[in-house]
Amino acid sequence: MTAADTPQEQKDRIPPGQTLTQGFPVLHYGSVPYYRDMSKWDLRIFGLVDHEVQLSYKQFMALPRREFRNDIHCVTTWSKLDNVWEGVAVATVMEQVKLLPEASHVMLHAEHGWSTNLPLDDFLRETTFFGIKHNGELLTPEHGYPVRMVVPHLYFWKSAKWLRGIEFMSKDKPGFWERNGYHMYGDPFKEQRYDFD
Ligand SMILES: Nc1nc2c(c(=O)[nH]1)N[C@H]1C(S)=C(S)[C@@H](COP(=O)(O)O)O[C@H]1N2
Ligand SMILES: [Mo]
Repeated sequence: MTAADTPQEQKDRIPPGQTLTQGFPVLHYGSVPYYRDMSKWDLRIFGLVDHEVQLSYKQFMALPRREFRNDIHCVTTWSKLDNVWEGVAVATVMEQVKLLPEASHVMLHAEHGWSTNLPLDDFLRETTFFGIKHNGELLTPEHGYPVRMVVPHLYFWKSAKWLRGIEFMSKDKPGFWERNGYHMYGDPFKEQRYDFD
């Protein structure tokens, strides 16, 4: 809770069905990647762009960063308020490419073939960013080192850890959890958790 928040204001920040946690639970499918050699890491920006771009670790880490503050909401019902991050704005990364007009959706690709989808407008929101530090510390391997997407206005599964690719698409397509019954969009304030047939 920030000092400025009244109890009602803090309540309004917690979506229905969520419980506050002070810790930072770790959740993912599969194993945590441990990197030995960052010269092999890159971030690939591809799909509906005029030229595909691959940013090396050095290039990505040299991009200007700023602070972001937000609340995160996991579909498994925990929420964590007042996170302080250091990261790269989406607009900064988008200076590297020219989007084609047909682009309407984004697939975020992570290590081990994991993926998650979101509409282009949600990716381009000023509150969405590439997270490098959380509460003053570099991301741990478990939380997505070296870089994770952070999309705070959607359930936290959209915040891909171990990000390696950004694909621009002309229509929506389900990512890993979305193919397995999670909601295609995932607004926590509308409780868009699962979308089973
Ligand atoms: N690459 C990758 N990113 C992922 C996941 C995953 O399985 N793989 N799980 C998502 C889910 S379901 C959640 S709730 C958050 C958890 O992030 P945390 O472990 O940092 O709390 O990561 C998301 N990002
Ligand atoms: Mo999750």
